[in-house]
Amino acid sequence: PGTVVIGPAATGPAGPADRTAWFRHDHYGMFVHYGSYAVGGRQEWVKYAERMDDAAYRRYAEHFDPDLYDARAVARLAKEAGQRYVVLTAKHHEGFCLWDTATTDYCVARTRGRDLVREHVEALRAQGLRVGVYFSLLDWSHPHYTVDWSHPLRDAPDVAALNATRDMGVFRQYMREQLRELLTGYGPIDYLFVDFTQPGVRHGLPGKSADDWDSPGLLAMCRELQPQMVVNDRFGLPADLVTPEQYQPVRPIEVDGERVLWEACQTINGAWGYDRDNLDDKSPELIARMLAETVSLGGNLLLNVGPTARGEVLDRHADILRSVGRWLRRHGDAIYGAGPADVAPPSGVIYTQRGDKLYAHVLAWPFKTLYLPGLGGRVGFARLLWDGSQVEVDAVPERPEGSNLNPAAPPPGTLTLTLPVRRPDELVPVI
Ligand code: H79
Repeated sequence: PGTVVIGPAATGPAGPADRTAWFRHDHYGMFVHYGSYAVGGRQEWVKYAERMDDAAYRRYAEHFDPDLYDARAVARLAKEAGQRYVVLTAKHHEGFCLWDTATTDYCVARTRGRDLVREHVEALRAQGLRVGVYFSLLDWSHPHYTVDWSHPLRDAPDVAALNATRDMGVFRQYMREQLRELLTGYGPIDYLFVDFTQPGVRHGLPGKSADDWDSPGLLAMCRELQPQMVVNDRFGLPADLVTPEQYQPVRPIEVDGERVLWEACQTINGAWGYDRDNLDDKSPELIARMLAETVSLGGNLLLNVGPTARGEVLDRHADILRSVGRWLRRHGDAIYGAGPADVAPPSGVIYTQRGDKLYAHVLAWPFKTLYLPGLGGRVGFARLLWDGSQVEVDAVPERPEGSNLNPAAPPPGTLTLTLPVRRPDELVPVI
């Protein structure tokens, strides 16, 4: 591969071959937010945002028909996009279940005779992709789920009276059984994304804590039923990784001084669930850059698409994903299995490292020369990754005594790469 060869390997987040090994290696996944909210076409928080009651909101489930949801097409798209795992919302905050559950009739198995989780799992396995399931801890459909600050009924006239009729113990049983179904009915699940725990009072109402869910009990059940499964931290307990949301970290994430595994969940267009009138798509270039930045900081990127009410990923979004996938086919060596480098890049450059190879992602193509501080003498050979062709490397030449031809030359120890004038026609050129 086209690389700079440097000294001993820097490691990414260190760790034994554990349940997260594949996750640390793969770095890039697809998030799919699909549920009855797609019928609204105004994102997945619409019930809350518009303070809809159950009667109004149930129309979405009644009219939810995933006739164009083709899990195999989604899996193929993810594969073409270079994404190595796909996480489907089995249940979002609305409470509508995409699998065949015995716990409620509020599920697509009852309304349409489909089990979208089974379709998802089987399609991913057939493509050799990792299987992810998203499960919301919040559930606005359950009569015993207490009204808190993020509930559609939070502005109801007497929330205290409402809550007096609600018993979270009943709800805890319900969610535990749902999770048990998901973890026992579909074979091995590689990744569980639970969402979310936020204690503390807002708008005069409490949030929910790990105790409200019995998170210790749920996490223990996860470990017992699926010991190999990667679990995120949103039970409100430390688990396998942390999950910044629509936020790109600017340095490796540390907890108690130790680097931890993380995954940035991001969206193509700023929305999770289908948002019909939203045209705020990220460009393929931006996504490639976000992915490179993510890997350079030891994280993963989980990029969301929100299928239409009928279940299709928009052509527009599929095209963006495939464009990044084409880039990854040529630049995957700089992403998969790569991690943070042990040297700091100059501005406008992102480094990733894999073994003894350093990859320089060049965000702004300079004229003729790229100076890489600290790499003088450490690089044996360099090339453009996209075509494998050589890039001349040199230490910065000593400035002859009295010369004024290059008065502001970079400091000693700087490596000079001599670049072609023509920038490679790639989303992010890598050397
Ligand atoms: O599933 C996706 C989101 O629906 C869910 N997590 C991702 C993966 C999520 N979104 N926001 N949150 C979790 C945190 C809650 C934010 C809130 Fe709000 C601020 C709730 C109420 C105020 C955002 C703004 C949602 C409604 C208004």
